Amino acid sequence: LEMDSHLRKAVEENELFLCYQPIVDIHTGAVKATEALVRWRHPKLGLVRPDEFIPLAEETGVIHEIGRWVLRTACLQTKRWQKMTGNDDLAVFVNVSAVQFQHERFVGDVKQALRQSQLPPSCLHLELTEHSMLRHLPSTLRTMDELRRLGVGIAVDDFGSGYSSFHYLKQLPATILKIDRAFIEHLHTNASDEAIVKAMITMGRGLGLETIAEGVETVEQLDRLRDLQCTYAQGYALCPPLMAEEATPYVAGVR
Ligand code: G
Ligand code: G
Ligand code: G
Ligand code: MN
Ligand code: NA
Repeated sequence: LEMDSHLRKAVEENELFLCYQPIVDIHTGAVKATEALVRWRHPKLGLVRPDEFIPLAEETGVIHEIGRWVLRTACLQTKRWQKMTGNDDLAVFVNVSAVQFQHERFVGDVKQALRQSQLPPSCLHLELTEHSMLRHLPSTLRTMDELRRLGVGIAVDDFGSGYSSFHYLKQLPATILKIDRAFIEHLHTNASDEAIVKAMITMGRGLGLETIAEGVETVEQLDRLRDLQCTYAQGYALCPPLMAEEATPYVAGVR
């Protein structure tokens, strides 16, 4: 209840902020992008994580305001970093909830964030879970096609953790697979996990999709992923989610 009454005001009151976690090219070590992760600094409860307030925001419809704010802020910050570092290819991954994606204004919100920030559409990637993609599949496919025509990327978040079939995957105009961290955790000790990750990477390549391994926590995992020809990695072994100012040296390539 404490949360509900305040959530609506959180955007206006400047209580939300974004952390950014680098996504690194496994072969060169270069930072290709960051993932924007929202946080809520509640006046009484302190730091509230998205797992706790996003479901509530979806129920009450505030997710649309929050989502618009996240999109705009992430695009503006990324454009700022591009100018600051001269790295014009730096991209940002933004999480989008199913409810937000279904809204008739969603594509308009994306266009507005790109216009306001002057970020090239190819530098924005939207993350959706398999589960949210398969909700209302026909309208999801239409929205995805529209976004692809704009030049925006679409990443399948938590890939492998849902119950989507290859039948559906084949129809989705996705551009990137983010391998769920559950498969990465025991990568170098569990033969089944290694076989699955290897197959995901191979299938991704066959479908023209790049792969990002999530939740990479050790150098051993990173080495194994490099051998398996995974494209990108993200996780504590490389860098935790950081405040924008803390992330700047990473995107500038000086750390
Ligand atoms: O960063 P953290 O582990 O707390 O994130 C927890 C979950 O919250 C993740 O599943 C992530 O996808 C989700 N999340 C983080 N930021 C956003 C956001 O801006 N919008 C939505 N819809 N989900 C987010
Ligand atoms: O569902 P999604 O992939 O959007 O969630 C991303 C979440 O994963 C973020 O909340 C982030 O804090 C968390 N995360 C990032 N790197 C690691 C890691 O190496 N290990 C674990 N366990 N979580 C991570
Ligand atoms: O615990 P979590 O992964 O959400 O923290 C991500 C980053 O956000 C950490 O670097 C943490 O120090 C930072 N952070 C969280 N809350 C605040 C805050 O209120 N102010 C500042 N400056 N940093 C914060
Ligand atoms: Mn994500
Ligand atoms: Na994920």
